Amino acid sequence: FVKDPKTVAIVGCPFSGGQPRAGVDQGPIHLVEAGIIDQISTLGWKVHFDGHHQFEDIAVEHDPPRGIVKRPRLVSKICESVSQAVGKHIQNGALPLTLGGDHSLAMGTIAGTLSKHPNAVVIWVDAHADINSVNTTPTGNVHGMPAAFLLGLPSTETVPEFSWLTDKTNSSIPRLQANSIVFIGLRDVDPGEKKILKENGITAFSMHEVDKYGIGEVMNRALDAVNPYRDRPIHLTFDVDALDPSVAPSTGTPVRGGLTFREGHYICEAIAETGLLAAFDLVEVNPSLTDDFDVKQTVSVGCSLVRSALGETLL
Ligand code: EXY
Ligand code: MN
Ligand code: MN
Ligand code: MN
Repeated sequence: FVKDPKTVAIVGCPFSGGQPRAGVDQGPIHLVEAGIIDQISTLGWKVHFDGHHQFEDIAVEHDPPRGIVKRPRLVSKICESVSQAVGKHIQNGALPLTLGGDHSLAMGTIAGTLSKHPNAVVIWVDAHADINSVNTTPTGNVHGMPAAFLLGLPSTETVPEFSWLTDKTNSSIPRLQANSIVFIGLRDVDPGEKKILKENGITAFSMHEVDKYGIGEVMNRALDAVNPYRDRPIHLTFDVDALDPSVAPSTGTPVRGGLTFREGHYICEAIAETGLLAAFDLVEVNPSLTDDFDVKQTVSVGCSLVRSALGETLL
């Protein structure tokens, strides 16, 4: 395990198939145009980027829902190819930085990380738990379900399109274990998701705990829960809607009462401090839902979170 990779490999994913709003596919293009590559270079990292991730579209008429689950073929296909891209970058000793795109992509990125670091843990920063199963999803939008597929929850195996991820008899991707994922920032969790979190004993810190204990203590507890010896690689998957909409307005499912600018950055800094960051996703930046000022603000806070996770603010 490369504890301190010198190269960041950017996986730009202009993808919106896991949810219904157009525009989130433009998130990575805005982040790159805002100068994220130069910013990372300035911190002393090499940056590998050879264009945004290419994938074939599957027309909606060729991709009917599987039960309630929408766009199963398209979402599955891009996630599988993203998982290979992320795995390859890790193999080459780089730290993959995936720019989304909607959060269904986390199935690809986390599967890619687990394929090379089977003992990796996941820190999932989000207003939502993204852990609806096929039986609990109220919408069928896969960006509300990636954690359920990664954990292989019962009912996910009824979507054969995702067998590359969920079928453990023919997979080189270790299943994510419930004690290896922790959520931070939650405040919009469906009743079925609360049940899943409880039944699987998954550690989660909602905004209530952030208010009660402060972000410093929440991060200590989060790391103690999944990484008590601070020896396991960390995959950070950061949904920009975890931040308060006043801080990151340009996103598809904003929820009031979120993380402040500093709380979001503190999470990234605390992970940078461990020296264990193995992969980072920044997702759900949607530049088409708000005015230019809000887009600039959201893109700029996104870049700034990335820099913090890569060590910018540590002395
Ligand atoms: N829980 C709702 C659903 O499953 O449809 C909303 C999910 C929104 C997911 C956002 C991006 O993190
Ligand atoms: Mn390349
Ligand atoms: Mn999410
Ligand atoms: Mn979210």
